[in-house]
Amino acid sequence: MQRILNYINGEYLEPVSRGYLEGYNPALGSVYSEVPDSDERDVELAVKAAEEAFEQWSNFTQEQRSDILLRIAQGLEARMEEFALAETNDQGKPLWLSRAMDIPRAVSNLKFYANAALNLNGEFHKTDNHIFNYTLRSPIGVVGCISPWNLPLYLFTWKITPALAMGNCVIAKPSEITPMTASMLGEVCSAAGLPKGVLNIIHGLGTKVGSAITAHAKIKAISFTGGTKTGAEISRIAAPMFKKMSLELGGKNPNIIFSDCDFEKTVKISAAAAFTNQGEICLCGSRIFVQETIYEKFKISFIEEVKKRTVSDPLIQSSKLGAIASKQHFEKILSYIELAKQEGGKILLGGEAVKLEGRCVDGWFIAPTIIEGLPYDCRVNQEEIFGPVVTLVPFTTEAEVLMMANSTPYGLACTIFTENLSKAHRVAAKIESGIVWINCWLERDLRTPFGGVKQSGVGREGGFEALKFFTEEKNVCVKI
Ligand code: TXE
Repeated sequence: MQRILNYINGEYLEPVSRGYLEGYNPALGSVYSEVPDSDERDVELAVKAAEEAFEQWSNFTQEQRSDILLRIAQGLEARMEEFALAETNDQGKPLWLSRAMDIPRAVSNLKFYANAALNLNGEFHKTDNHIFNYTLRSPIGVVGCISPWNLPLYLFTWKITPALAMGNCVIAKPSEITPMTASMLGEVCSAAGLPKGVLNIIHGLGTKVGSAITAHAKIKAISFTGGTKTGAEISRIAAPMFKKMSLELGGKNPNIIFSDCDFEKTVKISAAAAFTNQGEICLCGSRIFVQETIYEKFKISFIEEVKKRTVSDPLIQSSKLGAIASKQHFEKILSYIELAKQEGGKILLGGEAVKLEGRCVDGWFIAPTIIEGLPYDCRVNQEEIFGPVVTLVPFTTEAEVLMMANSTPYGLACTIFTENLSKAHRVAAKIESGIVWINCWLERDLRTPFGGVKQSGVGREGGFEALKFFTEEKNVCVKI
């Protein structure tokens, strides 16, 4: 049994309650770790440490802070294999994916923000020959970062790094479902020379630790990624306290396929967009709209392509889909498949849990599932499932597909496949989402703004946006 501890003031500490939650390996369906069941008392200790550390950290030069972040990146890179295995055991995703995407991306986040922070400029405005204005950006102070379980270290570092780079001290809470790699990161931070108290990692339930962070008067900003309902709960508490908030929430992303697409490429990318990470990425394209004239052809090819995506032990190199992150989420996904049947959907592929043999016999696996015959406005096509389940919906005109694509309360990402550039840009302009990919998916340039509209969130991460979020701006006007 691996015991995880909180990382407060540069030390690994037991939770004040001395209580622990059960941490599961989802591929085995069994408990393998103990996760601190922390509460507001642990958050209080962390805030004290962060407040004390702030004076020193915020007075470091930008270069000193960036150097430490780059050393953390190097430390993480040196332990890549160990972190990748830990991520897979904790989250359920294939090991090759942790190696190829999750941990390398965490390293990139650290490197990117360390460098970007050195290049963030203030503004200068000359009013006339006697009056000029300049803007200063100062760190906010102590800030909270709350991250989810689908891309654990990837999203944890995506949040804490811009905060640290700009001179803030951080109280961070990884998901209680996948706390392992964030916990290990503390060791790397200490070894890299991050001063004590600058980063504090508290483990535990969202309703205890998450809400204590949200409600703490001395935590001035909250950066959150997770479910829309949780985002609403955080806003309910933090908004009347006038906290800065960045909320990255759910998605129900349309993948729009026109008949003039590059067919082979579209089939392959659509399968990746649907089922990478078991469909547990907020950017996955789960509603696939296909123009009527190629609908049947697409359907056949897509099913063939998805059949190649084997569900297996995540430690096996050929595994394309690993385990679902938690039992609760596994049951939620299966309940949506049942709902799809009730709503009149026809299961074209999958539609059930997969029972593996050997060490994974009790693991939580679901076959990649393709459903057709559902109206665009039914619950399965409107609510976020966040698993390996997609629907196929035919359309005839551009206007019709835009109406259906924009019909959900979400607006995170969209994918468009067409070789007609004018049409691609026209549709991109009319889609209600913060991110549009044309003839590709999940191509990420960390300099670009990332986030959603409608119930997919408030604010943007990525690039200078995230760095600016973690600062207060002050304009100074001088008359000579
Ligand atoms: O996420 P939660 P859950 C979606 C997905 C999923 C649904 C619910 O549809 O099925 O959300 O998943 C912390 N105050 N996404 O319940 O609860 C929690 O401990 C403060 C989309 O697992 O939102 C964790 O650290 N914090 C998504 C984090 O919030 C609270 C990724 C996210 O957990 C809290 C994950 C509270 N009251 C789920 N309650 C995406 N968009 O990437 C929980 N938390």
